[in-house]
Amino acid sequence: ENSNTKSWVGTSLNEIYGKWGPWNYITDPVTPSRYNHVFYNLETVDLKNPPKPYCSSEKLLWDNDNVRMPFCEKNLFPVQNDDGTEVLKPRWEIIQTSLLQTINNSRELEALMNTYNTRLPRLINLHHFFEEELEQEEAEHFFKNVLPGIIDLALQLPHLVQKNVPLLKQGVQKSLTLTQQQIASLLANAFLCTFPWRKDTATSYPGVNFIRIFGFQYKPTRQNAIMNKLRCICHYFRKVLVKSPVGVVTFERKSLSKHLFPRWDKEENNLGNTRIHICSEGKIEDAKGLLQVDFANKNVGGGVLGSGCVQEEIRYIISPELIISRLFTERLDSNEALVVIGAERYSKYKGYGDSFEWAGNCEDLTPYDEYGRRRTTIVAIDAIPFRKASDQYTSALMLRELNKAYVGFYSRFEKHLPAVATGNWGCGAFRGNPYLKSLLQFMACSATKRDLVYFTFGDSELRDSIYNMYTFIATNQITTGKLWRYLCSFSNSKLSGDSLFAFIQQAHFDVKKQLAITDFMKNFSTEAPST
Ligand code: AR6
Repeated sequence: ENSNTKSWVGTSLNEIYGKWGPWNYITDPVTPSRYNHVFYNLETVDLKNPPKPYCSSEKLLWDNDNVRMPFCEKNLFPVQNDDGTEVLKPRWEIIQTSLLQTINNSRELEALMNTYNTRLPRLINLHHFFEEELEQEEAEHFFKNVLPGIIDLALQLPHLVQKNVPLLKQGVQKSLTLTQQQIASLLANAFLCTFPWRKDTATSYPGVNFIRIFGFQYKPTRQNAIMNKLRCICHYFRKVLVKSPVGVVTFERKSLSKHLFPRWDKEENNLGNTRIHICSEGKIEDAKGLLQVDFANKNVGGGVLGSGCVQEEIRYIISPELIISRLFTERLDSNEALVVIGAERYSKYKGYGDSFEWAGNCEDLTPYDEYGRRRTTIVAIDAIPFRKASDQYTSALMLRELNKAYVGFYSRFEKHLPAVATGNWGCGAFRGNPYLKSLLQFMACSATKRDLVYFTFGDSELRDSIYNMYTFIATNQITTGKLWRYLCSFSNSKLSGDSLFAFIQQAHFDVKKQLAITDFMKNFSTEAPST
């Protein structure tokens, strides 16, 4: 690369990968246990056909610890008899009867969905999509060929998932590994809005039925993004229906107890030992083999099933398997993160936010690990949304962000961990300051022994400032503990965020000067002749 056009500074990506390259990192094994639930027969992973679902005669639970499946016999629905009296009928029967009818357009689909789900608004976005957005032939093709496939996939759920799916609740470290086919079936149910509404989880879980994206009225400027998100979803279903994907995906909730976080003021590691690659071009989702950060909402997926269309929503909509995490992942607490290994990418895109556009099929060529997962690891960490910019410099909140990054990046493996691929985490919709957030993420990388690959999203000035700061930290052998103390004194100074880097450099000089004086005084007092 010509140095004039070079978009990155720091260590080259090749060097960061080292001789192993991007695809040879150790991945956490899939081993069934009380805390690692596996939903298929492990011996049937052959990467030619979808692994066989785990068969069980386990009783399907309808309780507060498990996903309530739409086909559970306890899922009852009031229907009117001819004489006006009400009886409770198994809802799955109604779902089956309704969905096995011929459906020619979105109005008919809406009417049928209303027979088993009473919480639907009018599905205005869905109608707009099929009546205004798509060409008539495209819409006809959908109702003739794709929708019957989605329905078939949805109705196979009782065969595909026979084991209870535990909720990933706050405070419990637990993982679920499902086949991509099982996920497709669950997503087909979410698309058809068959998951029962439940009061106990309504606010503490993100929710997976496609209600808002189909039916909520948003600002007209959002319309374009919503339509293109629906294109991504349709493309996903089209693709998995033509050929069922053959891999598996692990969803792991990480939850670290308080005493396991570092004492940041006591960390003596030299920050300069962590290598960094900062690039003003490129995107996190294209960083092969690295730990890709999802700039998450505490309800994972954020507005993906609504009108949201920034980093997290885009990540989820181009890899819709991520969306199913919303079915079972309770809102993230401050000491928690969600890691997803193996999600496939289905769509390309252009634009961002309101200008987001589906840009066709993406052939995911990521190799599989030995357990049948694509070697793509995504970690959802939610920053704090700041109303007032100045709030973010209070030490309690900086600590919260530092620990959040730490729990996301931490691995029980200690050697040869993939670098973290991140960027302006918490600095868009959540209004944080990228100068501060880059330092906090850098400290978390150093503490978890990972290198840092940082994308500044087109901002070459930011790239250079972060790199200058890094060089300063490395040449002066500043430790994490020291940097943490500088950040705390910045917090007390009440200066504006723009002066953060200058402040740290000054603080370091002052400390050095102070040390030199103290040293001098010490020498002076020991060398002074006693009388
Ligand atoms: N790769 C690298 N950098 C990116 C990318 C990308 N693909 N996309 C965006 N950026 P934002 P937040 C940069 O606003 O502030 C969602 O609704 C770009 O500079 O998505 O943490 C979630 O669900 C952008 O301004 O993250 C949460 O509710 C910056 O990253 C909320 O947004 C921040 O992206 C989180 O907001």
